[in-house]
Amino acid sequence: MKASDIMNEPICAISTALGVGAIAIIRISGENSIAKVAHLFDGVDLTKVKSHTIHYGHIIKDKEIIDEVLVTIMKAPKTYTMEDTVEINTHGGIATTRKVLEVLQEEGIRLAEPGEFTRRAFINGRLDLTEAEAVANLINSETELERKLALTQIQGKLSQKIKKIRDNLIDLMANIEVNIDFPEYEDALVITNENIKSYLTSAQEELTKLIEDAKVGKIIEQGIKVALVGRPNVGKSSILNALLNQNKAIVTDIAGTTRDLVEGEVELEGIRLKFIDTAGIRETKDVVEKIGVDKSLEALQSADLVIHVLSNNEELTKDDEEIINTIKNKTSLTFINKTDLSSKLNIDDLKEIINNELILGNTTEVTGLDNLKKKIIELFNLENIKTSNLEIASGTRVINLIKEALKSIKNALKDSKEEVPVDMLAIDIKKAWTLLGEITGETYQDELLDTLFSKFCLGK
Ligand SMILES: Nc1nc2c(ncn2[C@@H]2O[C@H](COP(=O)(O)OP(=O)(O)OP(=O)(O)O)[C@@H](O)[C@H]2O)c(=O)[nH]1
Ligand SMILES: [Mg+2]
Repeated sequence: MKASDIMNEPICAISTALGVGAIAIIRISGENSIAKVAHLFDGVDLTKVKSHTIHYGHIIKDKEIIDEVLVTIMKAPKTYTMEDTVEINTHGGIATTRKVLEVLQEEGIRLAEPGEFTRRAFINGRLDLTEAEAVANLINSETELERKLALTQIQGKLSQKIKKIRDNLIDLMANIEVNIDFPEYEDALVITNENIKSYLTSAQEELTKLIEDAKVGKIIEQGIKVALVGRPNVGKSSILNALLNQNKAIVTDIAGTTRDLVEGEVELEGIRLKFIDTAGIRETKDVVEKIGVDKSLEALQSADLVIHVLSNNEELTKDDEEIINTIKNKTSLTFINKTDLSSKLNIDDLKEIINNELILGNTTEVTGLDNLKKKIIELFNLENIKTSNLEIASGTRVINLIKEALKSIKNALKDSKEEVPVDMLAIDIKKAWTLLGEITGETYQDELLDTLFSKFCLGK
């Protein structure tokens, strides 16, 4: 049995960031936590104070003052964990907090595991799983949109949507059961195939919409990976530097300068664009350069957007054409660099072989890059994301469950069209219902909780 399986046992952890700071907050939760802290506290009798009050005093051990503190008393159930909770505001820093934790442990309060407070909040029914996950996302959020998305989820907006779909499925399952078990029962809705189809079609539509909207969630949480590719010397690294406004990548007039991937982030309409500068792609015998080119091709494949850079000052080569071919089924933009130099590139020929709108510019005068950003905003609809309601699913765990549930619904729908007996359909419907339950944690296995909460920071 894991330590975290023993509920209610008092636990403690530093809830503020570790390291030097003016104040640190040590949180204690569980049975007897108030009495145990009271035993170490020199001030009012903490066991007699009202809930949600704060008290000045000292933490004392064997008559020695450990620290001058403020203690907040919060009695169950109106606390984060729904258990009795105490928060001690100590002086910050390493030595003081460590000492306070030490005396708490001597009092029989064990150190909490990562995420254990939130795990208790889940087990005690204060948060469902999507809400608990959102707490971790909120803590880790770096952009304003990530923060808003996490907050919307903490408020249970996604859970409500999932719950509605599940309620409809259970309704359908109940009707199917009644029809199978009590065919003579007249009050029950006679479950016709038409009936089932209409239930399943609406579940299918709602789940498909969730998956569609989830793309926005992914963009908010993970940003957009943008690979700058092209043959050597066209100016990829110069473009990266101009976009970042920083000399991050080495730029020289020697073809094959960049060998490793160089990355940098820019925020656009609240979304993180992760630019990756890559080695120029060409046939090469140089072993090191070859490894670089392979990395470029990998980055190209895994990118959400590829920006193909060409030089205005050079004719189209075989290498360029090969790159154009490689990115045919990727989302891509074409940037023609070095427009400050004389034009040797035949734009009309180029238009014959690519569908992309061409963006022209150069890094000497730094023009065309705003246009490039504008095209990215259009391509990913970034302006709409800012104003969307953010009641969307996010996170691989949740998305995969929705996809699996959708699969089962589609199966059931297909069977219903082929007049398969309803009790067979019920199996798929039940499966979808169970999978959706895992999203909010209405059905779950302990291993899931272990992996999920281990990703939390200590003290949350
Ligand atoms: N005139 C002009 N020169 C440029 C422009 N952009 C880059 N250059 C020059 O072109 C050369 C190559 O630039 P890089 O940015 O290193 O090109 P790259 O595509 O990263 O090259 P590799 O790393 O070798 O693949 C350098 O001498 C740059 O100063 C531009 O817009 N106009
Ligand atoms: Mg380069």
